[in-house]
Amino acid sequence: MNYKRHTVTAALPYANGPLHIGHLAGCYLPADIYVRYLRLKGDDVIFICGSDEHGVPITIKAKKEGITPQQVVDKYHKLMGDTFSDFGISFDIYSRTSGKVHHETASDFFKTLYAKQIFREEVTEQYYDEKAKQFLADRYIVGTCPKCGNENAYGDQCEKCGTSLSPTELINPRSTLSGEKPVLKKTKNWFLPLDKMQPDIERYIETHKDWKTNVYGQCKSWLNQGLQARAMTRDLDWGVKVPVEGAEGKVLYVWFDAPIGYISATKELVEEKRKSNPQSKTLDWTLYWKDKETRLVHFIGKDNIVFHCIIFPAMLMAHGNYILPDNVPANEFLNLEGDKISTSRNWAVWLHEYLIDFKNKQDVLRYVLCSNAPETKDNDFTWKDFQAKNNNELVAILGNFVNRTLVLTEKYYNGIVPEADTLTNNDLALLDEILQFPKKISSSLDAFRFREALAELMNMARAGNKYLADNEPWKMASTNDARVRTVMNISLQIAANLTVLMEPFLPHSAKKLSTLLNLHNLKWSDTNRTDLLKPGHKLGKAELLYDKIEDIEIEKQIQKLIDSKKMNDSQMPQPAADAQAALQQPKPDITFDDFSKMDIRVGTIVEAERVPKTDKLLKLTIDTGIDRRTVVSGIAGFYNPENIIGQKVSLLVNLAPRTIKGITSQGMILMAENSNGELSFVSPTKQNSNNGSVIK
Ligand code: B3M
Ligand code: ZN
Repeated sequence: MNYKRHTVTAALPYANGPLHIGHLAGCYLPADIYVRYLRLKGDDVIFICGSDEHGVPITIKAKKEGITPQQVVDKYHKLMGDTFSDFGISFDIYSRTSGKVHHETASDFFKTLYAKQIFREEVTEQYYDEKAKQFLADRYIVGTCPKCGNENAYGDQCEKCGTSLSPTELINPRSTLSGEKPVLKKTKNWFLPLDKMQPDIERYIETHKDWKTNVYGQCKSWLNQGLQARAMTRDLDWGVKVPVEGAEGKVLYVWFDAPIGYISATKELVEEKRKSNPQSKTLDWTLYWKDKETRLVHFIGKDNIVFHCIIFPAMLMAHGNYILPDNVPANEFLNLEGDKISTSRNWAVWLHEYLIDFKNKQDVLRYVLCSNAPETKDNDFTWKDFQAKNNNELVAILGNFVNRTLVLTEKYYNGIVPEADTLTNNDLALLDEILQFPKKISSSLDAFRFREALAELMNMARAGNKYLADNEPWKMASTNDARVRTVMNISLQIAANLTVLMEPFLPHSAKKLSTLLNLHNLKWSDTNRTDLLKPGHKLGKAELLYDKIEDIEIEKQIQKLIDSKKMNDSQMPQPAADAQAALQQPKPDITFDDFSKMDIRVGTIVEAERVPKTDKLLKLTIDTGIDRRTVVSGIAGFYNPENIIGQKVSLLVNLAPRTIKGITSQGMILMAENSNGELSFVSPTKQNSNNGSVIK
C-alpha cells in the first residue's frame, strides 16, 4: 500500500530516572534513523514522543527521594528531553503526559468507551493498607515467592526467579508503605473485555504476518493463551482521574493513558505548527490518526509489545474510526559487559554522563549502538568494542576516506573541485558500484534492518577508501595531473553521496561533512547521481570527522563500572555477628626480612577467560609493568571474566611458578576474603599507581 504520510512514535519513557544506552539502542535510535530517512526522501512524517509521567514507577521514585511525584517528573522530563536532543533524536515534539491536553484527551477517550458501554464493571478484592489508608499497587506489596522462596518478591513479579505473580499468590504479604500486612478489600474497577475482543484482535494480527518474528511471535503466544479482561482503572492518586461517577480516588491505568499520549502529543504538535506557519492553518491532527492513508508505526522495546500490538489496538478499535498500528518494530534488549543493564544496581552507561565524558562524540555512540543493535536477539555493549568500532571503522575507514579526499583536494587544487578527465573502466565500475548503495541501504531501512543498512554505508566508505589506495593520486601529483583530477573528482563525488546516506545514522558528522564540502540541503534522491559537486565548486576547510579514542578513556569507563559493581557488593546484606566472630585468628609474627622477600606489584588484568571444566578458576593475563604474564586465579565464583578487564590488582610476582590444570601460573593475586569466604580485589585507590608500582 502506498501511504500519503507517516505517524512514527517512540515509546514514552517513564520520567523516573535518567536515560541509558539500552533506551537509545532499543527504541529511540532506530526510530530516529527511520524518520530521518523518510524526511530525506521528502515524505510527510511526524515523529512523536514524550515522557510517561504516570504510573507506579513514578510514585515509587518520589517516595524514595522524599519528593512529590510532580517534582520527580519535572526533573526527569527536562533531563530526558535535553539528552534526546543532544544525541540528535529528532522528535517533532517531546511532550509529557502530565500536560493539560493529555489529561483531556485521555479522559475523553475513556468517556467515549464508557458511553459505548465497552467496559465491564467489576468488583474485585484488592490488597489495602489500613495504616496508609490506600489500596496497594502490585509493586507496593512484597512477600515470599511461592516458587523460589525469595522473601522480597514483588506483587507482580519475583525478580529472583523471574516468575510473574499476582499479589494474592505471595506468602506473608507486606505493604512497602507501612510494613503492615495488607487486608483484602472490595473495590470497583472498569475492565477492557479483551476476552470478548479476541476474534477482532486475532483478525488484525493475522493481517500483519510481515511484522518482525519476535513481535508477531509474542502476539501469537498471548492469543494462544487466551486474552483476559484487564482493568483500565486503578486505585491510586497519581494519574488521570477516572472521569465517571463513583470513581473517586481512582485514576486511569497507566497503560491506558500512556499510548493515548501519542495522540495528545500529535494534537499539541499540530497546534504549534498552525501557530507558527499560516500555511498549516488547515492542518488537522486527525489526518495523522484517522486517515486510512496514514501509516502508523510504533518503535518500542520488547517488554512493551503486548501493550502496543494488542491492548492499544483494542482500545483504538473500541473507540472506532482510528487507524491501527501498521508496524511495531520492537527490539530485544541490550546488555552491558555481559550483564543485564540495571538501574538499581547502577549497571548502565548513562547518556547524560557519556555526553560529558565524550564531548561531541554523540555519533560514535549512535554508530556503535546501531551496528550492534539488538534487532533479533539480545546483544552486548562493551567498552572495548566501542573503542574498536570508533578507531577501526569510523576513524580508519569513513573518517580516513573523507579526510584524505579533502586534504588532497586542498593541497593540489586549493580546495576547488577539479574537473575529471577521461574515466577508465575501473572508474566506471566503481561509480556503478557506488550507485548501488543507496538502493541497498533503502531496502534495509524499509525493512527496519538498521544494522545491515549501516554496514552497507560503511562498505561504501570502504569502497572509496580502496579506490584512493588503489589509485594512489599522491604518487602522480607532479606527473599525471589529468589522472589526479579524475581520481579526486570521483572521490569527492563519493564523499558527497555519503553526506546524504550517513545523515540518518550520523547526523552530527553528516552536518559537519556538508560544511566541509560546502554542499547543503541534499535529498535522498540526489544519491542516484555522481555529479553533485561541480568542477570549480569551492570546498570548506578540511577537518577531521572523528578522532581516535585512547585506552585511558576506555579504562576510565571500565573503572566506573567496576566501582559500581563494588559498591553493590558492599551493599549486600552484612554477615551476622557470629559470622564476623568466625574471622580468621591472627597468624604468628614474622620478621621484616620475611616480609621484604615478597615482591608485590600493581598490575592490570588485560585478558581473562574461564579455565575449561572448572568452576573456580580464571586464566588471567596481567600487565605487571615488568612483563605480561599468565596467572591462574580461583576467583571465577566472584567475578565474570568479561567484567574484570582493566581491573587493577596487587600481584605477588616472585612466587615460584606453579602448574594448575596444565597452565603455568606465574604469581598470585592478593584478594581480601571476608568471613563468608567471598573474595574481592585489593587494588590501589589512586590512578597514579601505574603497573609495576611496588607495594610495601
Ligand atoms: N513508559 C514503559 C517503558 O518506558 C512505558 C512505555 C509507554 S509507551 C506508551 O518501558
Ligand atoms: Zn521467585
